[in-house]
Amino acid sequence: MMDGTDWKRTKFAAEIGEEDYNTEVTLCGWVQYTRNLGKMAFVHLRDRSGVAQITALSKTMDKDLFDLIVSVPRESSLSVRGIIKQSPQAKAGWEIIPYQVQVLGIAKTPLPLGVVDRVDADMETRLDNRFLDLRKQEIQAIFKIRSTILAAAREVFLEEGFIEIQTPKIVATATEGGTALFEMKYFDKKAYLNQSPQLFKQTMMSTGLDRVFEIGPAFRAEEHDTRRHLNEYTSIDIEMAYADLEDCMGILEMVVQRVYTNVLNNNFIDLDVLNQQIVAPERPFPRLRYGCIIEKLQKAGLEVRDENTGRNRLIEWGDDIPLEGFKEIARDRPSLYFVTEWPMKLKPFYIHPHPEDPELSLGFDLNYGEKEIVSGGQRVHEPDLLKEMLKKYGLDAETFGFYTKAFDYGMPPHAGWGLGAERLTMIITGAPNVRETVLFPRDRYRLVP
Ligand code: AMO
Repeated sequence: MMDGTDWKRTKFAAEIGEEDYNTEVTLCGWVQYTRNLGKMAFVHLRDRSGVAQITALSKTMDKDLFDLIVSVPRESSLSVRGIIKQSPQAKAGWEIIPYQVQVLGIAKTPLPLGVVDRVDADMETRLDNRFLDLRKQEIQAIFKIRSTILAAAREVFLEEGFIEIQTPKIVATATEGGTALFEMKYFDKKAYLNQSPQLFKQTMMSTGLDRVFEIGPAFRAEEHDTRRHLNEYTSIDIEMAYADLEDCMGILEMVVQRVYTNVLNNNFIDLDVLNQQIVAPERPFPRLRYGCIIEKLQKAGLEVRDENTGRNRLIEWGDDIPLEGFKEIARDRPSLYFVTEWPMKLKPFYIHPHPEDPELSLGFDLNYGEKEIVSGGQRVHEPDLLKEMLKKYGLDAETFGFYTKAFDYGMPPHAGWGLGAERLTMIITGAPNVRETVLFPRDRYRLVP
């Protein structure tokens, strides 16, 4: 049993090198595999960094200790103190000859989920037992990479003079359209879980903080069950004042490039575990106009359902681009590209109309192949135009009063974007389903754990 502090780890398995041979070490981890040959037993002890082979010899060892080593169930948590010995037979080139083993946490049998089994459990079983699922090297790799992605974004933001903010998640109004809202009771009032920090980050542009970013949860009550949508996701948001569309796209290119570079530098082992190869993109990223995409899709004969007639017809200017459309584009553009000059009618009220053509917008998306990972744009900053836009979009100016007020007292031009952390993690790790990139996904059917 645990005794004082002598169970504490002195090294991770992967930190052991030739210089440590014949010295003492304490490793802590989980029993991945045990093989008892009678006179000798092998235990593979796994920690976050890798696996160590523990070699117990019955003749040089206390009988109780040997019995303990061979009987402890798989996935129990152990502390093993011993001597590091060179061993050409062991995978790492060394093994641990133990002289003290403490069971820190015993695992029940049978396990609800195998950690190193060849046959993979289904997604439901894995998510129900996520703590065990996360003991798998390839699942941990995703979260180690996710951590690097968020740190890389923060690194660029701080270097570029952005200030980190947190905005409320309990709100009184919608930002991204009224249908996808989770309603909640807020004492005697109705409230909602926020879909985006949009209105708050824009309000910050009227404060003099100038450049802000937020990395936080966003909630979307989307009913559809896809591999790309979550009901709770992490949004990486920026907003910058005295800036235009190009400025905010430039920051985005820096962030995405840094994400790739840092993952390549810090997570090469994780990429290897995932069998994933990535190449840092060059700046600037290609820019495709919405209009050109529509022309291309027309040439390809892409049909969409007409809202008025209910019949299929050729895609035309003004239609949203369906997933099949982006799949078509992704054949030539499998990697990163911006989509610019969207029709105003496909963008939210806060996106600025194009100064040369009010049918066009100053909104953009960043795609990776067929996947959209970012939306953003130049914002409406003129108070009269903003009120006009709200009206045009059928939104109640009074409800948005808390937001429009910030425009009435010297609002500078500003621009920004929101990037889905999970969508980017999917791309970098090659995960086929967005649920793989969240510890505890919230989707149409899952609220626990
Ligand atoms: P938008 O609604 O396009 O824009 O969202 C921005 C990005 O957030 C991610 N995202 C999602 N990820 C997982 N599951 C979802 N249900 C989901 N919904 C969105 C995507 C998407 O590109 N306020 C604007 C941003 C801005 O203009 O600053 C907004 O939220 O990666």
